[in-house]
Amino acid sequence: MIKEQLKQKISDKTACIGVIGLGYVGLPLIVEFCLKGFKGIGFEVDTKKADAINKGDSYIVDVPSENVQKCLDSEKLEATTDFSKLSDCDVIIICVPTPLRKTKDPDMSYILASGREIQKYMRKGQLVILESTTYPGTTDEVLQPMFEEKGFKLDEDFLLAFSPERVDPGNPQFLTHNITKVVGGVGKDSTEVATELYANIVNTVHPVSSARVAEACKLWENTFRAINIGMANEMAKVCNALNIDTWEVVRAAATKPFGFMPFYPGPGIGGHCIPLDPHYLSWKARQHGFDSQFITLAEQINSGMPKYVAGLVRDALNDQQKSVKGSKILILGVAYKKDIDDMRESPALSVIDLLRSRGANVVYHDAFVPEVTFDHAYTIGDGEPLYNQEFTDELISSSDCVVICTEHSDVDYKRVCELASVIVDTRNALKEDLREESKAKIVRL
Ligand code: SAJ
Repeated sequence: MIKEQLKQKISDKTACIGVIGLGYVGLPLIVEFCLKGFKGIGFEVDTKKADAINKGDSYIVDVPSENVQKCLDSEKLEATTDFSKLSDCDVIIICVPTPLRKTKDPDMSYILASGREIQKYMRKGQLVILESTTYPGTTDEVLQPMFEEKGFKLDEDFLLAFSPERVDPGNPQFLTHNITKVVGGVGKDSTEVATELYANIVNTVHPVSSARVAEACKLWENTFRAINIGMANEMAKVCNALNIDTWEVVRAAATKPFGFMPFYPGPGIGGHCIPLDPHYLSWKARQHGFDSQFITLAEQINSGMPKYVAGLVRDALNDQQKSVKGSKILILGVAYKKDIDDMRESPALSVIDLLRSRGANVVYHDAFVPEVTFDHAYTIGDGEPLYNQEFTDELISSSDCVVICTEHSDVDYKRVCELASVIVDTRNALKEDLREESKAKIVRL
């Protein structure tokens, strides 16, 4: 039985850990294992990434280059594009992207490509773990048959598990070691061995009875967020209609010490998790004849926020006897959330596109984002790229409307309130004292 062999290699740290995909999930993971004394091989399709790691250069904000260098100096870590080295690994952890197609269906191409590489080089005695967020059933319905096609038998020749990644890039409080790791094997042996593996790098491992439970757990976590953000966005519209300050209501509700968790309205949801993960769940549910109304409704509300914000801009300009058409509109903050440079699925892109489609001259300032490009297949405006404008008094005062889409900390909002004539604040960036002193017309979500 390979369970005992693998447990021994994990216990005496002679197990070689392979990680496919050295992104914000895979790189921290393999560095943690190497720092704990395991040999690690990082597999990348991007030669530049592999070369950077082999030079001791980290391109992931949460992984200091000195840690990579430490793993190189101890000869524990190597990065490679040569997937034949998968046969040298006792454990193979898949950390590749799981995007959505434009049709909002799961794009499994990266998982399938990884599975095929493992199929090619797999040998008896290996544990394969999938960490990429995916629909329940992927590990046992997609990966397991790929390995059994080669004549390998589960539990006798290989073990297989799922463990959701819970990396929160840039979060200084929660790092690999203090984020509980959920682990679910396809069978008890896989759960047991994967649990012992992760116990080397995280304080708490939470084993569950199957890979499907672990897959569903991750989707529940992020669907919870998408739906609650959707509720916050709908509550903002209700408060707006009732002329009640949304943010004051949420702040007050958040004083409840139990049974409540604050979420906040915004111009929509961005990132590579929250807008996507719920669709993996609803897609799988539909295959089994169940239509998840909450996920659909949250998607409708959240994806409708850019249009709602464009409407606020239209009405604010209208109150100044101005039309959107021909107005100069300054967008402050285009990244998908505060103090980061990530543009993936950023709702600011939709806000800009909608305003442009109505004839506005849109410019932006976001020190984290030098350039904004548009996917022409999905733009209704002219879709031309935009470039970060220097944050000058002229830029603010010459704009007919300033729209705060992302509340980066590096912006002098006092200056915005002094120089702008109209401000649409979608993130509660302008606190009460600034609002009271400002002569600008301020509209808030
Ligand atoms: N957002 C709101 N209102 C909120 C919270 C978020 O509009 O109350 C928006 C954000 O502006 C952003 C989008 O939703 O555009 C997603 O924000 P997020 O805070 O969920 O951040 P993400 O996308 O980085 O989500 C990740 C997830 N981590 C993993 O999947 C491992 C998520 O589970 C984490 O809870 C989240 O980070 C986090 O808490 O930082």
